[in-house]
Amino acid sequence: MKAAVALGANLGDREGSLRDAVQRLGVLGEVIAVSSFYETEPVGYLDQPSFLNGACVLETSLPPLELLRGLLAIEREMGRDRSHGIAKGPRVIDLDLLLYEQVTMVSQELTLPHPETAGRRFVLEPLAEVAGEWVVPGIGATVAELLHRLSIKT
Ligand code: PH2
Ligand code: MG
Ligand code: MG
Repeated sequence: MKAAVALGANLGDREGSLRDAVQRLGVLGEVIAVSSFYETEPVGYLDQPSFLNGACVLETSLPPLELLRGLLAIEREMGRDRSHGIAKGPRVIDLDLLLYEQVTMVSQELTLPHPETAGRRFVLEPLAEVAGEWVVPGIGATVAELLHRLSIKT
């Protein structure tokens, strides 16, 4: 099964953290594509350092929830502390499960596609490099098309 994962960091050695995370994703499956890393301005909560964002495609035999829990475990191992700090605030590593095949689901633990997938340039730009032709379920447009739509908005 194929899954797309977004990577983000805006504290410490951001590039080192993204590279470390890509390595660690290897325990959850086989990383088959990694995007370039993009310097991006914070979106949402603005009073925080700029991010380095990327995306990768993982070939995995884990079902969506187990994959998500694996991603959260890697975040914890890398020192992410979710028990305090500002929601959507600075983090050493953020791993978001964006897409899992053509699965759509809404639950307390996991929403697929990830709600940020369609509207965020910091997600779509790296994702388009590794999964441009992936049709985003529920929307029925490809990642490349969604990025194009963002670009023509004023
Ligand atoms: N993640 C957020 C909030 N804002 N902004 C950028 N540029 N990149 C992110 O990864 C990001 C963000 C919450 O996950
Ligand atoms: Mg995120
Ligand atoms: Mg996250």
